[in-house]
Amino acid sequence: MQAAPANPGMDAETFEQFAEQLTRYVNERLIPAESDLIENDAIPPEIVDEMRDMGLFGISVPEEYGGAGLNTAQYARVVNTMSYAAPAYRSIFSINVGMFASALKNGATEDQRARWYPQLAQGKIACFGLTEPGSGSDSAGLQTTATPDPDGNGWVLNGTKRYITNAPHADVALIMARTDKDNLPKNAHVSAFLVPMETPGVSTGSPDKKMGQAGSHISDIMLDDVKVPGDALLGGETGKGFRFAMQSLDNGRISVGAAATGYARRALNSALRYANERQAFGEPIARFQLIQAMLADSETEIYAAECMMRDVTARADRGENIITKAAAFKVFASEMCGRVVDRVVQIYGGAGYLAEYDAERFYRDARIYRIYEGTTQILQLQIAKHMLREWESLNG
Ligand code: COS
Repeated sequence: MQAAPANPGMDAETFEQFAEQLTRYVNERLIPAESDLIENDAIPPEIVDEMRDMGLFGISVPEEYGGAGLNTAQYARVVNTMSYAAPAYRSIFSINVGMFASALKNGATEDQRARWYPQLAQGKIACFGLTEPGSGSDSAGLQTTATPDPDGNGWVLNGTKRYITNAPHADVALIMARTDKDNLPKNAHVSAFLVPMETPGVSTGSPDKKMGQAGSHISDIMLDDVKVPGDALLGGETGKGFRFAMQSLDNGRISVGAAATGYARRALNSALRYANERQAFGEPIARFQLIQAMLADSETEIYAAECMMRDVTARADRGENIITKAAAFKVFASEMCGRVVDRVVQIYGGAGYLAEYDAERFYRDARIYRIYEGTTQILQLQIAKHMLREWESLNG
């Protein structure tokens, strides 16, 4: 008999009802609003309000703090379902329920949780400040500093964060900063700070122009002598920020994997419809075996990613260490999505290259999945590092 999951999350029946309602919302409300979203490069504000009312900004926040208390498997299903529609709909709440909520869970003091969880659940928007102009994959090389405030018990932050999703809309940022000028073992020079975006000295750049994912915004965050109180230090301890950031990225990688899997499914269904409608040589192109091969390969790969999603999230809910499996899922799902959208453009043929049809934007939107929350190459190194470590511990 299988042991009960360590984190049962929301009662299963209630969750299934919610998931069904969400699927309807995606199909009947979010997808029809995509043209508006793309034209204005913004999610229609009334939809953001509806998403808040549905509790999406707090799905992973524990119930006692006003959230829905979903476990990882349920959270990934929500992300996957939402990602059947334009990626911006996931982006706007993804940091709240993913990396930020995860950092609070893994690293915050009780007072920090009591302050920030309810605000996330109410729909305040969070962002995650790790990447900098000079450090992306090399995240521990960050240069933002936090020095003790000479006027009190707090900290003074200086630096620039780059490519920060939701920064232009955010109410709060988790900022990783160095509290030691030298690089320390296990990256203990990095600490994490909860910084309200209204704090004097915090400013954001204009949103960057991107290849795809219309309606989702990223920008720089500039920190210029930003004074924060002592209780802004996540967990109340210096030297833990890198670990918190990496643990949060495990969660972020599950989110990206779930999103890529959902979007691949959307693109494939669109190609399936097109292949049945489009005629060539007197019949629908879906009758041609080389088209069928592309459809079948895509179906097979999406199914594999869906199985990985179920497995890695079940492991997370059982309390297992998921560093390598979260990375493996993210690598597979994002690369798979890239292959699927490429085939979808091919199935659409000439129409696949035109902005008038969906295939072209699926192709552009999907490209970032292989890059953010850890590039495929960095994650390959992470997976291999842990494989070799395990091998050495067994054979060394
Ligand atoms: N959970 C808990 N602790 C972790 C961890 C995790 N997932 N990952 C790392 N740590 C801690 C551990 O203490 C680890 O030491 P051990 O492995 O000896 O236990 C320590 O941090 C150092 O980790 P690691 O050896 O992986 O650090 P490196 O500096 O060698 O490499 C890389 C770090 C490059 C892999 C890391 O910086 C990375 O993942 N970069 C990509 C960053 C990224 O995803 N950016 C996306 C932008 S944010 S949207």
